[in-house]
Amino acid sequence: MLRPKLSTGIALAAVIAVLGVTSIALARTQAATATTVTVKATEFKFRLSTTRAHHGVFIFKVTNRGKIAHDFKIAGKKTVKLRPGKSATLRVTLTKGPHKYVCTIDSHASFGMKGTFRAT
Ligand SMILES: [Cu+2]
Repeated sequence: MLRPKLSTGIALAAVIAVLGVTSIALARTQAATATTVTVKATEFKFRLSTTRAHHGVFIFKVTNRGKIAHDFKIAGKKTVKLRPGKSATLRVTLTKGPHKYVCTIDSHASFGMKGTFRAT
């Protein structure tokens, strides 16, 4: 019986096509939704708009509101050294779990410029 097999094949192809389109649409939606976190650096601490969010792509908007230079490092990525009043944006993908962030300049981290961001 060729006919039932053929129609089954067409139905399967249709299902696969729909799934394919759906997964492309989902991938586009996920790529478009990055979580933005604002970070204010001062002596000697960071103030984040949030320290917990769903894992994925993050945009950390870092501004130095202090009187000396600072930077911001998380998940192996780091901003440039920011002079007072300067800002930088860090785009980073965070996997599920805790991610430590620090200022890498001198001993700033030991003075308090560090913390943990939790990607859920
Ligand atoms: Cu610093």
